[in-house]
Amino acid sequence: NKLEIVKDAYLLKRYALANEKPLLMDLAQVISQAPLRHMMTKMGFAMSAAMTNCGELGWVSDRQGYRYDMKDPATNAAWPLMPVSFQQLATFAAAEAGFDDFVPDACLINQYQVGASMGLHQDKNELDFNQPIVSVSLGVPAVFQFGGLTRTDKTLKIPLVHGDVVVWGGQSRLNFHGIAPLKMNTHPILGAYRYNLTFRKAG
Ligand code: MD5
Ligand code: FE
Repeated sequence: NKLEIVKDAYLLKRYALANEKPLLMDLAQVISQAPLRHMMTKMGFAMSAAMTNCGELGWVSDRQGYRYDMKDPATNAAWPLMPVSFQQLATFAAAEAGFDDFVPDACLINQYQVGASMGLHQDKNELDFNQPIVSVSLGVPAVFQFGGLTRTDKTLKIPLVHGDVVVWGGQSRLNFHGIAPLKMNTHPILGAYRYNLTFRKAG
């Protein structure tokens, strides 16, 4: 069940459900080791999604700007190891979309509560834009906004539900994208939250 949303962007509906239980166990484990927190933007505002990371590199934001760091700034410890269930899901999903040998070194975990959103932006902090990005949606549904290469391009609105996986590569890798404010909702396992796992080869 592979849908090409635009060139080189693939939606694998419910792809993560095959391995749901280990994935959710491992998510809880990672969050217990590196708690979710609201990072500050360069402008000094708290981001509306709470975030943490696992893997060799973690995406961080503070008054200095956005970057990848090997350590959790909250503890100065290394980020939790990327669980095998996460790694395999990312590598298999990328291959399903035609991107072979994807080995992520970074997994950003975004937690959205009701009203939380992510404004239109491009992912440009990675070294190699030829590497795809794999995004896994868990918990309550959200509307993904998918634009073009300039901020003002019109956006497609794509509903993403628990278990959906999107692979962005090639031509779609630098498109503007965001998440519309989360509607009030509950998921039977994850409660009132949406979680997104974003797998990248950052370094
Ligand atoms: C989310 N997170 O649902 C999204 C999933 C982020 C972020 O955007 O930066 O944390 S990643 C969606 C994505 C990644 C790379 C390219 C494109 C979309 N795209 O070209 O649309 O929390
Ligand atoms: Fe992004």
